[in-house]
Formats: sequence, structure tokens, C-alpha cells
Amino acid sequence: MLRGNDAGAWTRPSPRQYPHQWNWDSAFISLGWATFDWPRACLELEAMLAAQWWEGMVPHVHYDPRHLAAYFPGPDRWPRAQRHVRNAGQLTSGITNPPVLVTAAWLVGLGQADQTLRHAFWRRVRPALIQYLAYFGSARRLPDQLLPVMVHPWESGWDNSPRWDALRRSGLKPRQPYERLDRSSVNASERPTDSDYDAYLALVEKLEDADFDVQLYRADSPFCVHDVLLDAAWYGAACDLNRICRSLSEPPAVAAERLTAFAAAFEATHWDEPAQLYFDWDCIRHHRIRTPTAAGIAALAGGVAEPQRGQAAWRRYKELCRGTLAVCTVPPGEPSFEAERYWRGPVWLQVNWLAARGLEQIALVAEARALVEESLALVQEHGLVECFDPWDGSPLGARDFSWSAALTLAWLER
Ligand code: 2M8
Repeated sequence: MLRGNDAGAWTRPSPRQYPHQWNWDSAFISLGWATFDWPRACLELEAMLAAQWWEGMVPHVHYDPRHLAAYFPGPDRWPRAQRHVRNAGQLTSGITNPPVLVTAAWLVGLGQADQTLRHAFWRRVRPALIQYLAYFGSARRLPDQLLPVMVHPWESGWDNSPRWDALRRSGLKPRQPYERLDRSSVNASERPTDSDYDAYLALVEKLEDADFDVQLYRADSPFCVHDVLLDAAWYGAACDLNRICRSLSEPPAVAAERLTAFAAAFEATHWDEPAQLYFDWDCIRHHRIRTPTAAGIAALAGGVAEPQRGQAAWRRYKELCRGTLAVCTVPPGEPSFEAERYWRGPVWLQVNWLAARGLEQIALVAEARALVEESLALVQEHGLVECFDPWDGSPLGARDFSWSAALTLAWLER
């Protein structure tokens, strides 16, 4: 399937629905390539870094100029973004993704037994990875805050998660008309709604109007959050980048004191004692977004959560999702739960991969193994699709889905 979805230097998330390169998709996809074609895994990550901005940001979409008519929105909706791209001619979106790309570079490197090749790869990517993580600490910080902000649901990768329903309620509409293309090969009931898309496109216009200056954007936008998964991914990425640096006998990219302060801010911002769960933080309305979703569980992968809290969160979330397949992205008792609609209930293998990695980090090794077994059984029965119905595992969303194939390979190899 990866060979089938191969666009040359990167892999399409799925052949029809997503014809370009996506940032965190490529991170997960590289882990699959690494099991049978290591140079191709490196190429996947380096192709993503080739779309990097002067400011260090690695965009969430790196457009393939051959397929611009097949996906909306294209780079024409991000005209100012193109001026930020370092390599002339690369076409990008204007937002990023949780930086699991850095962790993928660490893991892909570890998959190479030949130290010369491994170190050469890490040496090639290290400067871009340092700039990428530094971007969150500079351009993405509000005054007096340690944690970066996330500015668009597409950036979180959990587009229509109920975590972001305040945005839906804000009733934002874009100035420019548009036509959705995402429901030609996937059922409308499995995709975000029209009001979600109105808000997504309106936020794109706001980011463009502010020329991606976060302070300007925040002053005029109803959406600006500390995303629990992005923050955890940043911390995990910083630790993995330091591991790369140590292997190369280079100084750490992120100082130990900074990591300690970041972890404390993470707990203070995201941990919710009454719910015993990790939640997101709304920087506009100044409160925790107390909507239980699997994001707080996937966040355990970053290795930032305190182990006892992580264990409590896993127990609590399992209780809330009793009777569903693991890991249901929204508990079925939530009013916002929709079994078929994208990030509002279905099971995603990428979430399961993050959750299993997180469970290992908090000493729930047997639970991690059980989750992997359950995920592989799901694949065996229902195929390598985008996501699965949390009640019976029926396939949902796009077919021939690359990160589902890649993570299955990575699990099988282990
Ligand atoms: C989905 O997001 C894109 C927009 O970025 C879309 O719906 O068109 C999300 O599931 C996201 O997490 C994923 O990276 C992307 C490509 O698989 O698709």
C-alpha cells in the first residue's frame, strides 16, 4: 500500500482523498517505510523538511503541484504563506501539526544498524529539526506563557473534535466563497459539517490577514488554544532531539531547565483533578476545555505526564468508553459523540499507536501490548482504512490509508 501511495519523495495519506504531503502523516508513514526501505523512510522526512519556512515552521500540507485541482483548500487560499517558504517553488499551507516528525526522525534513525549511515541522516536533518522546535518557543508563544499556542483545528490534526466545538458555535464565515471537495469519495456523514468548514476557511483568512503573526491573529480570532497533544508532542520531540544531539556528541538542543519548566506548565495547564483527565486550554476564554477525548490519552506518548496521573487518566478514560473498541476518540456517553463522524468517536490507528507508546512510558506495559493486539485484530478484520466504527470496527473514511499501513508494519516488526 505504501508503494501504491508513493508520490516519489513522499507518500500520499490516501490516493484520492489526500493527494499531497501531510506533516504528521509523513512522520507516522516513515516508521512503516523504515521496516523495509530505510533510505525511503529518510526521504519521506527530508521531503517534508524541504517545505520548511524561514521561521522554522514545517507546514501541515506540502502541496504536490501535479494535483492542485484534486484537493481543497489549495495553496491559492494561502497566498501570503508562500512568501514564508525557504525553498522557492515549494507550495505550503500556513499552519503546522504536532511535531511528531522529530520523534519519527529519532526512531527512523534508530532503525539503521550502520552507525555511519544513521549519523549521516541525523546530521542532515538536525538543523531543520532544531529550527522547527524553536519556532514553537518563539513565534508561537503568547506573552508570559511557556506553552505554545495552536491556531487552527487542522493544525491539531483532530479537525472536528468536540474539543473545538466553541469554534463551531462562534458561527464564523469566510469572506470568499468556496466549494468542498472532500465528500466525493467519502460519505458526508463521516466528514466535518459545513459549519465546521466555514470556520476552518474563516480562520485561514484571519491567519493570512495577520500574516501569521500570532499576537495579531489572537486579537481577532475566537480560536487559540494550548492543545494537550501538541504540547506533549513538543516535549517528546525535544527529548528525542536531545537524544539525537547526544548520539552525535553535540550539545542538547533544549536545555534541561527548560524541559522541567515546560513539564510543570503542562501539568498546571492540562491536568484536571476533578475529571482525572488531561484537557486542552482555551486561551481566548481562559479556561480548560473539559471535554473528554482520547487526545489526553494520545498525549501520554510525549512522556511529559506524571506517571500516576497518566495511569489514572487511562483508567478513567477506559471506564468512560466501556463497551467500545479501543481507543474510541470520544466517549459514547458524551452528547457530542458521533460513531461515524471522523474525530468525534471513531477509532484511529495513529491514536492507538500514540496511546500504546504512552502506556509503555507510564509502566502499563501489558495494557500497551493489549492495545496493539486489539489494533492489529481490527486491521486484520476490517482493513487498512482511515478510521473504524468504535462499536463494531466497520471501516470509515478514506481507504488505502498510508499511516494505517505504516503503523501496522511498525507494530508487526516489533
Ligand atoms: C485530515 O485533515 C485534512 C486537513 O488537514 C482534511 O480533512 O482534509 C486529518 O485527519 C489530519 O489529522 C490528517 O493529517 C489529514 C491527512 O490524513 O487528514
